[in-house]
Amino acid sequence: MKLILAIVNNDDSAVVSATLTRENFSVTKLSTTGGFLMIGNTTLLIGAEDDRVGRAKEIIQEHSRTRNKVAMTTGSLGRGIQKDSLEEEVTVGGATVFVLDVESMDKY
Ligand code: 2BA
Repeated sequence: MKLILAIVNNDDSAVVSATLTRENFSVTKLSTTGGFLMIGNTTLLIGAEDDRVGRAKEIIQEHSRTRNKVAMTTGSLGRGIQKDSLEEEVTVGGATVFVLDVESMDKY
């Protein structure tokens, strides 16, 4: 068994998790924040049998779009100094996917 950690854009998370659920994957959604841009994103936890990992990654890739967004250049340095920062267009979205080996999974 594997644990898939997929960091996706908030705007894509609903369709990604709905599609995964429709194909009988179990999904947990966490609200997360990127450490660099300090923009909210969504981390999906998906426990899946090894032979289903490829299909989960296909779904995530298919529904995760990259898009341009205006962000503060000093966003990663904290909100306190944002009044001194410049706006800059950056590319966000797509998906970052980690696949981890699972030692065991129990439900009590
Ligand atoms: P953020 O950390 O907010 O990063 C947003 C985007 O900023 C990144 O897009 C990348 O293009 C750029 N970036 C990040 N760190 C940078 C740095 N130190 N110097 C220059 N540019 C940097 P993605 O790579 O697509 O990552 C999107 C989000 O996925 C990240 O949001 C973070 O929440 C997560 N992520 C990506 N790689 C990760 C990793 N190795 N470990 C943990 N989380 C990761």
